[in-house]
Amino acid sequence: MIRPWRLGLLPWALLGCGARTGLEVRDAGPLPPQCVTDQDCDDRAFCNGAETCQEERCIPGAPLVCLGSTACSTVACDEEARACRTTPATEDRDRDGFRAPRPGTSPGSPDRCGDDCDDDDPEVHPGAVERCNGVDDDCNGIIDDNATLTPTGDAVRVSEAAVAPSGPGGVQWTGSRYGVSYWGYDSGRAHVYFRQIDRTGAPSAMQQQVTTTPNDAFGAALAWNGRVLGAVWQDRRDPSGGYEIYFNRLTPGGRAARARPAHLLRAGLLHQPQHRVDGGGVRAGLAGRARLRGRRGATRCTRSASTPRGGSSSPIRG
Ligand SMILES: [Ca+2]
Ligand SMILES: [Ca+2]
Ligand SMILES: [Ca+2]
Ligand SMILES: [Ca+2]
Repeated sequence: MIRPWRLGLLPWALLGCGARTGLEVRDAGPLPPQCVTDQDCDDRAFCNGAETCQEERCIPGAPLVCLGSTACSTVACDEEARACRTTPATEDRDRDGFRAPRPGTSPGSPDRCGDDCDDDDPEVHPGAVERCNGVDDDCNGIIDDNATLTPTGDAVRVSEAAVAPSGPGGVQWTGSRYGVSYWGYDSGRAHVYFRQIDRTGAPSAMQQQVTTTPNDAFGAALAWNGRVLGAVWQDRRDPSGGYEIYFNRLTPGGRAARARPAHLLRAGLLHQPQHRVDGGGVRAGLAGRARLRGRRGATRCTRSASTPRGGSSSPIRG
């Protein structure tokens, strides 16, 4: 190890060595220039501006400023286009010329940025011909404007054969389908069931068993908040009590958000059979499309005359 005081003698020692050997300590000289022309500084990127060579050093350029962004579009530099480019906030997936509203908004609401109420169906858009089909074709918020639905044909059986006797619980429109709840006996126990019905009135999925308690359950009343269903029913899972009221949330397909336990709302109620029992099962007549006739509760559409009541009516295109 070299002691500190000896480090101070090192240059003198080196000079002495050089003096004896003839070697010289050379100056490194000026650094080579970083650039000669602007081209030497060009990083080939457009949006960060043009680099320049000033006094042999590269100077960054001024990034391109793109103005004009709004809630419904973003204006930003596009490297490929080498220019400012406007990107709308919403898409027009079905290419019908109308963009979808921003998530969380609906056609006609402020800052929606688009009025296509179904951006997956090119036949549905503002200004489209309103047809009698259970769909708001022209996106004015009204399904089948000025049409009168006249249910025809038979009701549709909702409960499956093994569930009987049974009774209705509730029905809610969930945006694209009906959600129907009911109760019924299977193997000597009453449970709450759920089934989806499409807009034509036909069951679109197998029934779901909502309650799994070992004792009887009846209901359920339904409410739709735009995302999930709220379901309330009564069962007597508590062996020391009577029938209590329980709540749970269901997906639009009828799956319970909580497997167990559902929320107990009120205890000690006696069972009051307010549901009408159809020994053959629950039956519901639901509005259907005009093109479906016969057994599936088909409908016939007519356009009402201008008089509020009692006016004549004529068929519209279905
Ligand atoms: Ca569209
Ligand atoms: Ca559309
Ligand atoms: Ca409409
Ligand atoms: Ca329609």
